[in-house]
Amino acid sequence: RLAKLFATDILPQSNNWEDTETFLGEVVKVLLKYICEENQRETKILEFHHPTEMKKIIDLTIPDEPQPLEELVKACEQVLSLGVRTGHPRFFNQISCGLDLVSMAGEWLTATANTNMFTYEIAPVYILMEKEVLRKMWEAIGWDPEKSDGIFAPGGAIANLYAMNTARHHMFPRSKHLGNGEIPILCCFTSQDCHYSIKSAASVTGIGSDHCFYIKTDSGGRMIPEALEQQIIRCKNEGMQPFFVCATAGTTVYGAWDPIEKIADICERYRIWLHVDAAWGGGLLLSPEHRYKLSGIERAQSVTWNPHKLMGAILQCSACLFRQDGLLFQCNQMSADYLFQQDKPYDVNYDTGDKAIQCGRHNDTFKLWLMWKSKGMEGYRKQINYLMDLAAYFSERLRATDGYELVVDPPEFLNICFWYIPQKMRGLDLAEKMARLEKIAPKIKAKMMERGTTMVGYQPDKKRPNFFRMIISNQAITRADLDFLIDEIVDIGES
Ligand code: ABU
Repeated sequence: RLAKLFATDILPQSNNWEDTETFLGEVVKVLLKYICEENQRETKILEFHHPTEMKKIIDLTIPDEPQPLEELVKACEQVLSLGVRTGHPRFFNQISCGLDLVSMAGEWLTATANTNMFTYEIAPVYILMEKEVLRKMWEAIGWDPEKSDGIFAPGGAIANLYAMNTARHHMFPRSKHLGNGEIPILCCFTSQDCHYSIKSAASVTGIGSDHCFYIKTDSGGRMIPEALEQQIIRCKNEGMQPFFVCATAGTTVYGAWDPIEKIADICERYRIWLHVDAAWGGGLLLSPEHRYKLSGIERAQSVTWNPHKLMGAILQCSACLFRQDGLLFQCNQMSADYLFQQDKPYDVNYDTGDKAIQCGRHNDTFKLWLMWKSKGMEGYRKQINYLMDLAAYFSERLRATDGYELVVDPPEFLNICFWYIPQKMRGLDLAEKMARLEKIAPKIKAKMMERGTTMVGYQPDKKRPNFFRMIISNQAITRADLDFLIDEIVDIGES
């Protein structure tokens, strides 16, 4: 029947509930089949095709004529079949992975409600819900929820940009109106293992990426506080104004924890804004057993925390949190009176849109709220502790298996970086081994993608040959999945 029907034959253009329900039912069937298959380990994670090949397999052109609903359902099915199953229990490639079904159901609802997050007028429940979820995050950090602030942003990079922009506003409020020409040359600091978005924020805010200084890290990837202080002094001597330090809680590659307490001492000494990029590591605050790794985070002025990473929320879900209420508003307020009229019939302090850089803002709250309710604090504690236990198990297995070598031992988080050294290379001298090792991880990865059985990323590093970066953040992972990866790499590496 759908073969003869078009979008104009169903709601909202045509008051035809029966066909509307049939169409949506068919789409839901496609989604449910995908979810079921994705959770079966024998399902391939991907069918890899090169871009030129992919363009031939799927017709991505927009036609002049409307297409029947049946074609649209088929397109949904084909698109999913050609994608990467990031919720598969053997997908270890990215920090954001897994498919929490409650969060996904929340996202379905959000798409259905299709509202914008700028005013209480059109998002009354979600605006209150956002505040409630933020409150939970402020409490987890250790801030006074009555004095804190925050906003959900489209990803961690933008959350970091919010933090830097607000820090500048805090120090030089005039820059909002006059730009950077009227203020000293600002500079900021972050570790050499930080996320690239800190440099990008310096560039976007007009501070300049050359004025973002990378501070040396130790062998575990942690910022060296003494090196930070020395760089601050050098910058001051050169006439610059240090204004922002970013400490990373859970670095992207090594999962390292910058020593926040020591960095906070330095920031207090030089009166510099401390931001903690806990995009990846923030979730650990929900584990009383492991939260000590973020000790000192409560001393930060701002924190980035992405629930779409360790907490497993559906992409995107990323918060920038502030210890001091009001700053975000002062920094970004443009008072667009077509949207933020002051004479509305309710308390307009609930119109949070003027705190944001963006105007249209997706509702990233509901899926997080619903998922958090489904687990409670205790559920999260268990989930995160489980993942940390799995990481310890995986590291132990690597230590015990011939050919494997950990890059950082012990790993401090859910990133486990390692090499696989094929048998024929094990007797080589170090220089030769290192040179050849550079090519091993990319080769194994390519073969792995061809097989489609599992997926793990590899990383280049100036100091080291390419190594695998394993990420354990999907709650579906079991010990057997980790064993499978270890065996699969051996199998590929020796073939
Ligand atoms: N901040 C995005 C990290 C992406 C990844 O390494 O999976």
